[in-house]
Amino acid sequence: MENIELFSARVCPFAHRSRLALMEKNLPFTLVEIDLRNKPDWYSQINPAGAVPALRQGEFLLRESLIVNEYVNECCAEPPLLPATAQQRAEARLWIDYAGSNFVPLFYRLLTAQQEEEQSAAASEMCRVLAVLDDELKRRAGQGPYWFGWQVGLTDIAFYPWFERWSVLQHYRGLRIPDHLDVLHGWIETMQGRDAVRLGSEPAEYYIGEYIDYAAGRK
Ligand SMILES: N[C@@H](CCC(=O)N[C@@H](CS)C(=O)NCC(=O)O)C(=O)O
Repeated sequence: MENIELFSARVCPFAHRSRLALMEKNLPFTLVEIDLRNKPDWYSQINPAGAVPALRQGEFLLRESLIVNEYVNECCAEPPLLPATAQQRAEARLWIDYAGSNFVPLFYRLLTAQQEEEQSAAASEMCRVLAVLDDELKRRAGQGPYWFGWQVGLTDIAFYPWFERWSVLQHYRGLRIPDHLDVLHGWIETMQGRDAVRLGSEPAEYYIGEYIDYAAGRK
């Protein structure tokens, strides 16, 4: 198989998704760090939209974290990052879509909101979404600590990078993950214990510093 290059940025949770997928899949890859504040001119040929992540494998170019991750998962059979049955795979994709269309945009809505009223509405909505995630994980409890059983998968990976960056919401918006959401807390701890997560994780202070422009409404 031709070498995979992943164009990524440490700070970026979308790129984090693809780093995690490649590492969980045990695929060798070359990590190319892109400085988002000073992007090299040549990067527009890799991704005309200018965003990370992007993947290159020989002549083949791919972008969009969730699409990259589906591709990575199909590069080899083991370990599978989607569940075994077609029905479960459909459910996995439904939750991946929920991450992309609800949870992630809400994270940024809360972080970038400048008016107190808007912040408080976004924080309440975030607590509701966190409870939805906790309920769903609870419903699945007993079948393993991950979304789909005993093996980490693309659903876990679609959500996790924003939980690694939760310190940002806590610092700038005072929003902690409520203690009573114990199954969600358990899932976060399980994810934090994975080698792929530990090897690529950054301290809270790093994220707090990097996200200051978002929190001040400058992004
Ligand atoms: N939908 C994209 C979003 C990627 C994205 O927004 N990446 C940000 C960094 S977190 C980026 O590269 N933005 C372009 C820039 O900062 O110039 C994906 O899932 O890959």
